[in-house]
Amino acid sequence: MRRPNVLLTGTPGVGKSTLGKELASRTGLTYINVGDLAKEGELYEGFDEEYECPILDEDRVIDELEDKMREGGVIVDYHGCDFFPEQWFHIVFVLRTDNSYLYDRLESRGYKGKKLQDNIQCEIFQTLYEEAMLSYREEIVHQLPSNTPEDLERNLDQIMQWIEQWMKDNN
Ligand code: DAT
Repeated sequence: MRRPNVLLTGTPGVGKSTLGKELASRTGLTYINVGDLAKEGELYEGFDEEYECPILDEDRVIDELEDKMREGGVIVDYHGCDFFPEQWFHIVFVLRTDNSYLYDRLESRGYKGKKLQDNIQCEIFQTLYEEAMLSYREEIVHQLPSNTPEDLERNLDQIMQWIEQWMKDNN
């Protein structure tokens, strides 16, 4: 049975992991959080002093994921999307959150100062949407509003319908 690979991307705090985990539990697809994967395998290549965070070793992340992606049925969650092989994904969702909501979510996550401002700007300038549009065929890139629990439920329904249709078409 062939199953699709789904990319969930967007600014930190937009709700990728909330959506990804729930989607995995409802569909049986495998959820992979690239941030967690990197932490577990120490897939880093140095330290960013300005942002006080480790720098992702993108090549090692790709090596680590390659076999699973070839099998299919993977939901990948990351706040970046330009370094994955384009052919990995059958569909790309960019989650979008209004600033007022995002500000509160990031603040309660402990973000402040420059880190908080930069992430808010990242969302205002739709950085991840543009990155996705440049990295994948435009037809497979979709924006999803992610402000409220109702949005979450609607997004889950829509993605599950899409997965079901994809499986009918490809098996
Ligand atoms: P991300 O994985 O994109 O960093 P998250 O899934 O950790 O984001 O969500 C950040 C916070 O926002 C978390 O407390 C859950 C909440 N949240 C996520 N999606 C939401 C939604 N659609 N409505 C309300 N709150 C949401």
